[in-house]
Amino acid sequence: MSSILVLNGPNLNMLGIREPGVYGSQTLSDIETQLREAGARAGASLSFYQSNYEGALLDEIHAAYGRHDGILINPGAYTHTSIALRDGIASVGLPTVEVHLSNIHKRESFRHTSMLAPVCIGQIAGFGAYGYELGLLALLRHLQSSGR
Ligand code: CA2
Repeated sequence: MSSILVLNGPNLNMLGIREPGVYGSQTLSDIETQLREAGARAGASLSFYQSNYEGALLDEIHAAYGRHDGILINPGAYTHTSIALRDGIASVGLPTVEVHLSNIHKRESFRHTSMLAPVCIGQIAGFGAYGYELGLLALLRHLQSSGR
């Protein structure tokens, strides 16, 4: 059974509370419940962590080394700024998929660049909460095909 760490960055704890037009009406806890069910169907065990602090997210990435098989991450606004998270993902060498609720490429230009994308297998953006499920399935398929 694959073990996946699901990381969520800053402000994602506010989902479903404000701006439902941009990010949907589901809370992060709703998304985690759905994802846990999808993981169970696919035979994966999931661990969840959210933080508004870059260093805390980085610590969790480091702790995943030797403990999890892959990472699913919505880095929030750190997507566009964090060389530290990018280096952290590279340092543990775990297959990682980047997920965004919104299509960052059709929003403000400062959201078009992801610092993390070059160290991720791929990115899913614009499908709302369903994107987490798509990302999880893509990550599990990758792990299966690479024999991990
Ligand atoms: O589309 C995404 O998933 C984002 O990662 C969400 C981030 C944003 O900074 C990224 O550019 C794209 C924002 C996190 C959610 O922020 C909220 C703001 C208001 C109400 C609820 C959540």
